[in-house]
Amino acid sequence: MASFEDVAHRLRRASHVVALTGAGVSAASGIPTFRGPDGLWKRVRAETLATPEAFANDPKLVWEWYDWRRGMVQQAQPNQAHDVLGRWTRERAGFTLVTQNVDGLHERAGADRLVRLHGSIWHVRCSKPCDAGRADWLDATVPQPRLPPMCPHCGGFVRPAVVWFGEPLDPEVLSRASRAAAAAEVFMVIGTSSVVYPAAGLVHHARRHGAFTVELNTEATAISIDVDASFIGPAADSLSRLDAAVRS
Ligand code: BJW
Ligand code: ZN
Repeated sequence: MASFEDVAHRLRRASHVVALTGAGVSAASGIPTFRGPDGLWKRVRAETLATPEAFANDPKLVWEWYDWRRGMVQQAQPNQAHDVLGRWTRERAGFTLVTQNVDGLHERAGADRLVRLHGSIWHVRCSKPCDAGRADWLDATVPQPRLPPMCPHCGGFVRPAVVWFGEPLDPEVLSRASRAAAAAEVFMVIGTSSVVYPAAGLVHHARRHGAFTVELNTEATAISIDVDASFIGPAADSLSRLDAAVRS
């Protein structure tokens, strides 16, 4: 396993770096992860709510979950992990930040050119979708006055503009992430359990194309044995240390 200094050295030299983030990056901001001990809401597993079937069966229940999460995120602040990554997007020309997170905290920390694989909880679209409501639109109203909200164009239900299980990711977004992964000299996987595909496949894609791979997580994951370096600890601490080492 490579040392911290080795990773910092590679980051300093690399012209193409990718960081893929997951829910663990927002944990220090007080946002529960999906598969952690707090990943339950009203005793329902978060994963069972993030499906088209759950929305078809009970759109109000699914929206109550999103409304609750939007309220929590609105009160939260980006943490040091968001800050370091946001600064890298602004200061390092060849740095690409790819996130599975839908909370908007990377954006609030000033992330530039962010690749959002799973959409955004602050955007919505018509669930039908009707011709006028085909595109996503921003609706940051919290709490929503009526659940589920109605499409202003056709009166159908509005849904969060996120990617649920069984739904395809936006092909252009996925292709951007795959191209960045293939070009990366260093590929970092931060605060994700790496079990949800196709996002979890990006690190393997990067490795096949010659990237040096690094994982930052509070525990070992599905990919820990495959990466070149794995650092156990909160993302905010590891990223702050790496940032300091890269600048020194
Ligand atoms: C810390 C920390 C700290 C804590 N510091 N770390 C190949 C193989 C098997 C299955 C599939 C496959 N390809 C596709 C599938 C099916 C499925 C899938 O992957 N299933 C697996 C679970 C088995 N994938 C899909 O369905 C995807 N769609 C698809 O493939 O479509 C194909 C298709 C093509 C054509 C037509 C139709 C379909 C879509 C996946 C969408 C995922 N959506 C969600 C919800 C988004 C909306 C919302 O938020 O409400 O995305 S699910 C949820 O999981 C969310 C997350 O982005 C995603 C990943 O979770 P993440 O971020 O990793 O969180 P956790 O909780 O799992 O992990 C947190 C980590 O942080 C932990 O490791 C902690 O230790 C760590 N941590 N504190 C650092 N302070
Ligand atoms: Zn509509």
